[in-house]
Amino acid sequence: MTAEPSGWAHFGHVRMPDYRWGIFLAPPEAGRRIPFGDHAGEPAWQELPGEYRAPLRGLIVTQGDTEPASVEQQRRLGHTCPSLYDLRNLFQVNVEEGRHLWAMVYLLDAFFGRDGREEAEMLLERRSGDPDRPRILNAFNEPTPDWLSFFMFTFFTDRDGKYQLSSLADSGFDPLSRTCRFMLTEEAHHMFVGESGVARVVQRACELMRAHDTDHIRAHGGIDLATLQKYLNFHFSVSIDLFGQELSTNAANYFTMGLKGRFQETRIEDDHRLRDATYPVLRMTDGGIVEQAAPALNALNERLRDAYVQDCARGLARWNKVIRSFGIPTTLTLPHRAFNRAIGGFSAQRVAPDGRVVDQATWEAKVGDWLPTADDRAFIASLMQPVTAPGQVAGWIAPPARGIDGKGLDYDYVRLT
Ligand code: BYC
Repeated sequence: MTAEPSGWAHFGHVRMPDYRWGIFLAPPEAGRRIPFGDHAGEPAWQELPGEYRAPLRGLIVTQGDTEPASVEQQRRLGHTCPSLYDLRNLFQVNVEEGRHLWAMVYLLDAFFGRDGREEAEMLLERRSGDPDRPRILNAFNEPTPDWLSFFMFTFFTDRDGKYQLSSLADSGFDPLSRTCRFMLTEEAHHMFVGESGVARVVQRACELMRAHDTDHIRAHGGIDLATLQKYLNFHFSVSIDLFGQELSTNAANYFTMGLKGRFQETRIEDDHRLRDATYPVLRMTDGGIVEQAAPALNALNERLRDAYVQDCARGLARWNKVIRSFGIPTTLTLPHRAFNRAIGGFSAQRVAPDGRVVDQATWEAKVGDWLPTADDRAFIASLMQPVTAPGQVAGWIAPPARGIDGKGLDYDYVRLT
């Protein structure tokens, strides 16, 4: 089904069994041409380019795998929603991720024949966090046990979706481009849920700090800024792993083949082939972390990660504006990109949030200041009590600035039966 920009959103109440599932594609672009790589300028492929079958299938499977994974990660959060407004947002995020899975499975089924169907079956067999059949990418095996994690996830991890989907939206394989262009329109709302969710937690923290004249607001039912910083450190570091290695021949091949471009490829002014271009990349050397020029084709993952990091920083600036508006001298910061990495050249070394390489003993002594501890997680869990009366909001988070689709905050966004 082709979805026109204004055509699919639905704001009324829908009973769960009546929810309309489907496969949505952005409208076709007449005469679309492949925007980059060796095939730049040729008509976009409407059928599967046979020679690129395996890498395309891999990209679609990896993308598809994340969608049900996120729903699996979030599936218990409904029990502890801080308000009906938040519950409604959770449901919207979840059904949209479910539909994004459909979109990827549609591509596998319609264009790849039997091996596509087998890959689709395997997608259904994998489970987030399952030690035997885990999801493909690490971040999608991490638990999302509480709403602070959910807001951080939708801010940081859904934002990876924005950058990956944008790169695939320029794919020479037109059916992939059209599904991803549609999915991108929904991703924006997910990131709004994350950014505004964390902003509301920050606001509540600041209100309590002011009211009680202390940074230690746990006793007053708030999430202190130090704990927020640790959650931020965790979700940022896990999410930047999702961009892959700093230097990647996979990424170079995807680009050269015309399968996966850069962020907003068509708006970049260069030759879109990158054969002789270089790009600066941070690398771990014996002398510490240094910037080196690398072939731009191999550095495409890092380039995408750079755009992502800048985008994250803009969100943090907005959270810090909330803190400043209370006259509180604390600033939330992004940790150094080498901090707490499991993928790429920084994964072999321990690095502090400020970018200092540290030894294992220092890491162990300090990690409880940098990443959430079991105690932090237990405290956050203790706050997760459901609030389901219309207009009411849990005490650890400020009410949203406005409702959804012009409705007030006391609207019954979800009818529980
Ligand atoms: N965890 O050459 P490299 C979203 C593997 S989120 C585990 O650097 P490449 C959403 C890698 O697969 C967007 N393994 O890899 C958000 C490769 O293995 P193979 C999801 C990892 O291919 C929230 C090997 O390491 N979409 O939509 O350049 C809610 C060598 O690495 C990881 C996509 O990711 C990792 N973090 O880059 C719901 C787009 N990183 O193939 C949804 C499709 C790397 O040698 N995927 N590896 O066995 C891709 O474009 C690429 O596969 C990656 C990796 C960017 C992920």
